[in-house]
Amino acid sequence: MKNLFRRRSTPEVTEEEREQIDHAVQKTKDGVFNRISDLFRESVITEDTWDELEELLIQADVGPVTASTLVESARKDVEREELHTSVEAETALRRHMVEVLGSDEHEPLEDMETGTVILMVGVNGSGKTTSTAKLTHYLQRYDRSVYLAAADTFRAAAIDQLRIWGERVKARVVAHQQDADPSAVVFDAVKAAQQRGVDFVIVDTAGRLHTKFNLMEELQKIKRVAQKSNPDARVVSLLVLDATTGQNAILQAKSFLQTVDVDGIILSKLDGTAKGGVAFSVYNELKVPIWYIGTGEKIDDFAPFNHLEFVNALFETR
Ligand SMILES: Nc1nc2c(ncn2[C@@H]2O[C@H](COP(=O)(O)OP(=O)(O)O)[C@@H](O)[C@H]2O)c(=O)[nH]1
Ligand SMILES: [Mg+2]
Repeated sequence: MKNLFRRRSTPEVTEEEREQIDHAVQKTKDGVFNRISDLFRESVITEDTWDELEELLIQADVGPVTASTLVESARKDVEREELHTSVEAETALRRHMVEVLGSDEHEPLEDMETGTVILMVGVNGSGKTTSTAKLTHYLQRYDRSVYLAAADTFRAAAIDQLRIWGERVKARVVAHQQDADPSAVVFDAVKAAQQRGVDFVIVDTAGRLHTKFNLMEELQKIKRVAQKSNPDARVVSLLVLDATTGQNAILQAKSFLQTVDVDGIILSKLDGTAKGGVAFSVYNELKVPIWYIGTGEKIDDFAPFNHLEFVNALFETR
């Protein structure tokens, strides 16, 4: 499978990735977007169409602010360009939906330099450990090597869970005892990776919320220590958000973003929810782009977030 999947800097999508996106949006489509598509099957667009559209977008957890932005922009286009058919109105809406997701031309992780450290942050249960394993598998498909750092030292079970994934994906897991200093684990992992020329260290952090202040301090410390143990390393932080929590995910993200610089978002469990519309408010409200989506519980249920494909999948009957 060597380099079979090497990505281009402009986001193209493989057939496999397209299928993953299709699968991931199924519930959101069945729940809401099929009804949005139906709206545009009516021959005329009326005041009611726009009202219903806004309501449906909110039901899909697009969020009130983003829903209203989308409806207003589509509506303006229709009025200004004197579009008359509902097909044209749908096209205008879809264009704005792609736009509101921001740019998807970030540097792909698989192309980043040897020595890159990836911090996985997010609340408990959001899917950090699972996404850590999926991302490892994803990078390995591009022939990149990965070490894992078990920096969630809060629970012994968390360390074990990462070890099990590490065995499955055949990646070395650097771990200390339960309650050890997470930064010390990261220091060792980064040093070990550096000595052996390993491409990436992915750091699985704790996400407990009840000591939120300490958690944020800890994350900052982990980042500082990672940087100190290899000053040449690029440190990338990815925030894992659970799509099934809809707009709550946005609130959680806001609290993380107050103290942690986040480069990209992994929107996990998109397959398990009708609230997939939350993807549209992520960039619009947080100004941090979604880089990857979680599309199931298995190791390869993970795909780059391709904006156009995502919007197409929500509308198309394939
Ligand atoms: N359906 C589905 N489940 C997921 C996905 N990602 C994670 N999960 C599940 O979410 C639960 C919590 O994941 P975990 O990685 O342990 O979260 P953590 O506490 O943030 O490390 C587990 O049962 C995972 O199997 C996904 O993309 N889709
Ligand atoms: Mg975990």
